[in-house]
Amino acid sequence: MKPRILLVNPPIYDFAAFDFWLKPYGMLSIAGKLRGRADFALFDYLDRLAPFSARQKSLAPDRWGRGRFYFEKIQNPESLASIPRYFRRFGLPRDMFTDFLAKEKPFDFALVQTTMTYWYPGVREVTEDIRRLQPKAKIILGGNYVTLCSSHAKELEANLLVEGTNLESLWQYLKITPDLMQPALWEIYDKLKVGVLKLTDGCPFNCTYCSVPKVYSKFRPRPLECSLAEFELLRRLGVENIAFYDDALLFEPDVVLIPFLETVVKQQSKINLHSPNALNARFITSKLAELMVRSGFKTFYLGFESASPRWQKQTGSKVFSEELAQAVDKLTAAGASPDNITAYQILGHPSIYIQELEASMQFVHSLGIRGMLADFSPIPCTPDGEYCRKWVNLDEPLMHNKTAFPIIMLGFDESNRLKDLQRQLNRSL
Ligand code: B12
Ligand code: SF4
Repeated sequence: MKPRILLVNPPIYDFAAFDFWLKPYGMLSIAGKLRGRADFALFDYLDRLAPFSARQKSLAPDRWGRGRFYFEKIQNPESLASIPRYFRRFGLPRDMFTDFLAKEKPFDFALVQTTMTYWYPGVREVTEDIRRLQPKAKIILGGNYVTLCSSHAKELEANLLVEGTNLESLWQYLKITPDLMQPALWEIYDKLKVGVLKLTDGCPFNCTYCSVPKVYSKFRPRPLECSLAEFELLRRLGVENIAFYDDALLFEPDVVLIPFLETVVKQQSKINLHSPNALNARFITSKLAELMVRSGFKTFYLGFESASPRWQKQTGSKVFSEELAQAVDKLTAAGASPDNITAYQILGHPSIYIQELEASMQFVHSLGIRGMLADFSPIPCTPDGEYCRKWVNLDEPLMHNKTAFPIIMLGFDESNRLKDLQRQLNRSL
């Protein structure tokens, strides 16, 4: 008999959360490799097309499939008590999960997605419920929180923690041989409008605030035929928007990205493509910009962080200001709408001075595109994260919270003033 596997994407405990094309892609990819070799059930707390959420007008999607989550206000956890913002639990109500668990036949395994390190309270809630109502299910956690905070994750007492990207321990524990060429298990959703793809793993840069270089060791394209098969599956399922989760989507584009997009163009697909996880402006050539627009890219998020040459060099030189300006020219010349081009700038990083950040915001504005302040999250095991131990206890992952850290660094009023300034600049475009 095939093992029964429960897949869970936990609720989010945070000050803010928005469905910016969020999908539990790591977990779905693993389940895909076990397609046909196990019986699956999915409970995705963050599925906005689940009947409970789909009925609520305030949660309706925007034109690119993004939107708000259902939430309940809750008390701030003790370590974040001094942050003057409401704390919330985002996602379907807890009793929907407990009813589901109580009704279902016993599961053999439960795979639980973990994402931001500071979202672990949602993971804890899920593991507690599974243990109580499905005591036979062996709980397996994997993803970013487990990888970056493995000792903390041990406290959740799961049966197996899958740290990093090597899945050998998982296959041995499940006693199933995977088919590594299979796409993610997207068909598990009753309704699906947004999908995710990742054409590559890792990144060739070494930014001092980022965990990717350590976790993935080196940049590696995924097999083109697998990505095309996954795109085809998403297309068949009626997906309208696809977000790329790559860290360096534009690096070595001749290997996968260009042939992938050329195939998409040939198929005359109507799917909108998005890059929420930041593109590197340095690699946007006129040819690539033109192909991206033709293949359906609608929104372009560029990782800029700061216009300060001092800061750019100190943190890894991933991109310089003139490269951002050139990328914007090339994208707009190719037909991208400036309204849909956004440059991320980091807020609350310990070595950016306020004046430099304001100058960066003005620089981005002068290019005629939108700016978005990306709150800094101090990540353990990164040089910049470790430096933040001066201000916060990094061993408590709640202190990596991206809303909290800029407030701790800059103060509530200053942090709000900069966010207001960013809003004003965007409004005046
Ligand atoms: C996509 C992405 C996003 C998306 C949303 C992702 C989501 N679903 O929530 C967007 C663009 C919205 C985003 C936003 C942010 N992000 Co982000 N993001 C990522 C990214 C690229 C992938 C995360 C992911 O989904 N991984 C899962 C899959 C896609 O990865 P994978 O390699 O295939 O996974 C392998 C293993 O991990 C394992 N695995 C993965 N999942 C599972 C599950 C199970 C059950 C098992 C067994 C195994 C397993 O198996 C896979 C096989 O190889 C990571 C970097 C990275 N490469 O991981 C950063 C990352 C998670 N983000 C990060 C940061 C800093 C942010 C922001 C704070 C940036 C900002 N200032 O705005 C925001 C925070 C958003 C918020 N609301 O709080 C940090 C983590 C911070 C933290 N403290 O946890 C990361 C690690 C990048 C970094 N800078 O180091 N992000
Ligand atoms: S370029 Fe992006 S993904 Fe790569 S190391 Fe820098 S921040 Fe991380």
